[in-house]
Amino acid sequence: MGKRNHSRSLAYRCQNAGRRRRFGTLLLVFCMIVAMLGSAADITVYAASTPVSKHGQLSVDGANLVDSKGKTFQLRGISTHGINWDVGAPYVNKKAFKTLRDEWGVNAIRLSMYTEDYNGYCSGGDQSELKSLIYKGVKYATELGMYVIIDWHILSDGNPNDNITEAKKFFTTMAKKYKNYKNVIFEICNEPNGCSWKTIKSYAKKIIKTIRKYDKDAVIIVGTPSWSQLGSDLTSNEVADSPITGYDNIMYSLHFYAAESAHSEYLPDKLKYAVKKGLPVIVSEFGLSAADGNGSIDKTSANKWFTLLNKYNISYFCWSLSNKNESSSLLKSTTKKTSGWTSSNLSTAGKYIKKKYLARKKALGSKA
Ligand code: IDC
Repeated sequence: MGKRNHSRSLAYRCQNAGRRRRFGTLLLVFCMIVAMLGSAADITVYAASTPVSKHGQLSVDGANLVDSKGKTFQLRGISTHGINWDVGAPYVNKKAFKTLRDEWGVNAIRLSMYTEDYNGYCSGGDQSELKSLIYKGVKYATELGMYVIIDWHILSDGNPNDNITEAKKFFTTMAKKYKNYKNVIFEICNEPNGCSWKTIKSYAKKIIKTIRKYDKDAVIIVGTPSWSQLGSDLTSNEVADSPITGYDNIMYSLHFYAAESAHSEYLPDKLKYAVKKGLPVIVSEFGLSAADGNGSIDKTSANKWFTLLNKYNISYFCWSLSNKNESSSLLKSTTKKTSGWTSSNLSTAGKYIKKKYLARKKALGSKA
């Protein structure tokens, strides 16, 4: 009896152990399937939805920016305010970029680093801190599969040659670091002013050569005369008439401010002229306000600009992601949040841009 009991309980235990093993195996298989599905889903989500995983390395083909498949591609970007400003730096964070990507239809960020204004990189700013902010910004954009412009933001230093030694050092560091990245774009002089296209061109050739020593293919944006208006006065077209030769993947910037009546009157014709001549143009900065970044917003003029830019598939970057108390800021000055903004956190400009960008993304469908 005792024996039988013993053997029964042994059999029972064996049976039980067998069940546990089977359960363990099943659990393991189940976990493996979940893990496989999970990573497959991750890969699918990544492959299907980030701008960089869909479009890869960008290049220039004639007047067009194209993706790795050679298809025309448009960047819808947001520019930071100066990352050397307290109204700019806090927005260099991953959640902010993700909000812009997922809720605004933004596929690119411009990291603006002033060279002279407000403790800029060449006027007393902490260079290693500024560079580390750029590294962070590029890292976040890369992790999110977004394109990113590193902008050498000259402004009061109108002649880019003023700080060419620093520019060469800076772009050597950046080109070495990012030579294998698909998503990094270099903007070598935001808005030259008070100097000729010849002077800018001579600077540009030196910096392009510096970058190309390490980075053979990144898109490089060259600023143009008179605050990036493609020519030294409202009707001249020196840049389209005499572009830089000998290098690939070079684009030229056109900047406009929608409430600046001279911009809206003259610059569209310059843009059309440039496109006709095959000049690759990028709007690496625009605002809805007047050129001083403040005053009323002109949506009517902005609507016309968007129609024109979208017609030619020209990329654009709006100034600026900031809560500074000026109308070009995309956030209200009372907004303290640095990401995840609701509509009530946005300025008039912010609400308008979000709507426009989302509409454009929708209109482009799978091409976005
Ligand atoms: C403006 C900022 C403003 C700042 C000023 C000077 O909006 O807060 O005080 O620079 O540093 C540009 C420039 C861009 C300007 C912007 C608006 O590229 O730096 O930012 N603007 O004035 N070109 C045309 C307009």
